[in-house]
Amino acid sequence: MARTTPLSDIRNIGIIAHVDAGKTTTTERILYYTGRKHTIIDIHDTKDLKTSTTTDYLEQEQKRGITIQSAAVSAFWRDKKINLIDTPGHVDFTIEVNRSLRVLDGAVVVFDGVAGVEPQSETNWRLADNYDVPRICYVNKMDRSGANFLRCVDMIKKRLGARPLPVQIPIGSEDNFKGMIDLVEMKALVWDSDDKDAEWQVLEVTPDLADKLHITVPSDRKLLADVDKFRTELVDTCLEQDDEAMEAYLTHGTMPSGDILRACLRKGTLNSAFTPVLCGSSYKNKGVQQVLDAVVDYLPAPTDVASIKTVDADGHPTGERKTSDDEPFSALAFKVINDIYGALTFIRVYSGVLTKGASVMNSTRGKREKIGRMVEMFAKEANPVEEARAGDIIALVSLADTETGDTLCDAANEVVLERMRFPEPVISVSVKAKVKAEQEKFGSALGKMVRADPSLHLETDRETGQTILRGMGELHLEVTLDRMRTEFGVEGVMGEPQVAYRETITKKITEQYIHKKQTGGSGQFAEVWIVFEPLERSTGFQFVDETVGGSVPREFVPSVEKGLKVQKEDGVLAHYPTVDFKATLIDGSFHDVDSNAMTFEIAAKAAFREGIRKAAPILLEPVMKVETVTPGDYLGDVIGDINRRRGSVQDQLERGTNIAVVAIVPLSEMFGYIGQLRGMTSGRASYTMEFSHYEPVPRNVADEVIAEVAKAKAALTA
Ligand SMILES: Nc1nc2c(ncn2[C@@H]2O[C@H](COP(=O)(O)OP(=O)(O)OP(=O)(O)O)[C@@H](O)[C@H]2O)c(=O)[nH]1
Ligand SMILES: [Mg+2]
Repeated sequence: MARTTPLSDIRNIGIIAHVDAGKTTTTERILYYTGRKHTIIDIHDTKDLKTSTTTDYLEQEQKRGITIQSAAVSAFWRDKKINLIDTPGHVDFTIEVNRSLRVLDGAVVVFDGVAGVEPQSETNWRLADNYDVPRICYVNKMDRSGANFLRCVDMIKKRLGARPLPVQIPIGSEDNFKGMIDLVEMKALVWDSDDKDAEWQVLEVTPDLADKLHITVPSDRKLLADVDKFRTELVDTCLEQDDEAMEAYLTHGTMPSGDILRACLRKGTLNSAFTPVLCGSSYKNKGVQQVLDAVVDYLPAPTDVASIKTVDADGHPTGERKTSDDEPFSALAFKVINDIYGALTFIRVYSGVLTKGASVMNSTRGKREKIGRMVEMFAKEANPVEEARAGDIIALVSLADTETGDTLCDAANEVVLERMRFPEPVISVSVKAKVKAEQEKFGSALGKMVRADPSLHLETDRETGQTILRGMGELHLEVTLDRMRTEFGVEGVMGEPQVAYRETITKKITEQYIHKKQTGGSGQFAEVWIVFEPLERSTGFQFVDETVGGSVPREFVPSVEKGLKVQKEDGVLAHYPTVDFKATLIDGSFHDVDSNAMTFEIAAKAAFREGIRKAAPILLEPVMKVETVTPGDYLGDVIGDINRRRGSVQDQLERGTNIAVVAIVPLSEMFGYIGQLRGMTSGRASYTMEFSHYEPVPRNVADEVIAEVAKAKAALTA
């Protein structure tokens, strides 16, 4: 079967933003204007579960009015096929943005025209930077009271360190938002109603435009009066991308055509020289078609992203694989979900062609996978396809061993594609089935949820036998359990959320341990000498074997490593995982008969327990970046409260008429913050937080935490 849409006519894009900026609302309009659906559903109409938007179809999404998981849809616009992923803005679901950006070629970053650049817009922007994803900005909600286009552009410059380039300026704002001036064509686009089917008129940009359109607010009029300034900025910036056009402009005064400007905008966007900025109001149905035009005109096709980086087993770069149907097959699995159709593995094909029935290699795990059914997803709807080609995003049904982040490839031409990085789960809860008899069903459902979401971690408390689930935040954990109810029909209960502390060491020591046991005839013997030393924060665990002369037989070295890996999960202070340290096996001895893999594992575990205690262990706690937005009147109270929570204020930013206080606060001090904040500010302040880093817990606090853990364990094991 030949390719139906040329690779250069595909746009794989994501919509990313802070929570509530209007991503899903915009996606609904996109589906409507491209003819993919005939109605528009608004977010606030879905709470009774009778209806849902196309992309927020989960019950949890409908009820809460937020996006939880990313959903893929596709549509045609000007003969280009747009594959679009609507992502969540809530920080607890940041994994969804992370993995989407890993496989997308471009992104539309949506801003709330009132709030401007909010914390999650910043986080997502940095993620897009990490993955080198070209983007355009869309300042939405221009109809809201307090909307201010220029302020938003300014924040994009200052907070994101970007080079925003307005390609439109708004005509009017708030109730009187009428449309925009297209600075490329120098035409005014004016809507005469908010109706979804309202057409826009195209007017000349004349000096009396503001009067003609009854624009009265001084700042709105000023913007229109400055239209030539914006146009000049656009032309000058564009021409930096095209020497010939620049020359013609400078020597003959030839004004570049719309086509030349668009070509320059495309080039500059793709090489991240600047980021085009558009404006509109998705809710009032103004500006969405223009966003679609910009997606087609400025965002990359898979062919613009010439190649994908490949790595070796340890993640070190090895080369590139060209984006083309003619290359051997390679794809990245970026998402696994459990669906009514079974386990669905979403892949992005980077090169080659995949056909139904093929046998491919999972090069990450060294296992073969047989390709059964292949489907193209449209939100929750699965449409069978026979093949997938470079640039496509599809889902595979019921793969055996493939997890998020794995590479699938042609077995004769193995490559591993650059993996993705996952965020740190910082909150933990104990979980169990509501009804004891359902524990097994619960366990299996939980396993599936965790498999689908790499920002969840599951562990068993060795002493108490409790199942501990770690995640990004309280909402994340709550939603996970609730989805097990709706998706697997099993109810769970969870304990109080706890901070996911960690342990590390601060001193280098050498530990010798001899494991020796004589039971009847045969005995057990192993001796190890291990050096434990601290590593830098976030480096995890390293094991090095420096033994010489077979003092520890080669076949038993992996057992030493395994013993340490198991034991480090159960820290010596309060049973938290031990991180950021190196263990070097320097010596040991063995007995011909009494030594084996098990005795070396036991010796390593004991060496860890004894050694770490002497290496000045400390507790680490997750510290959050908290942004509290408050009216100025309460600023003193808000800051005082943050200080009492062991927080330190890093910055104060203007946020419209409010002030955003940016602070670093230990997570353990943030429980119950929302209640306190509302009380303190008569409900007028709000906050968001995200993980920043791990930091040593002050001594007095650590003592308390250790005592608490000991008490809780004693109670549970009694
Ligand atoms: N006034 C106004 N409200 C809007 C506009 N766009 C979206 N909204 C409203 O803003 C709220 C959030 O919209 P969503 O589309 O769910 O926002 P989102 O970015 O998808 O949010 P998350 O997925 O939860 O991150 C809804 O109540 C929308 O009706 C707009 O242009 N103007
Ligand atoms: Mg949404």
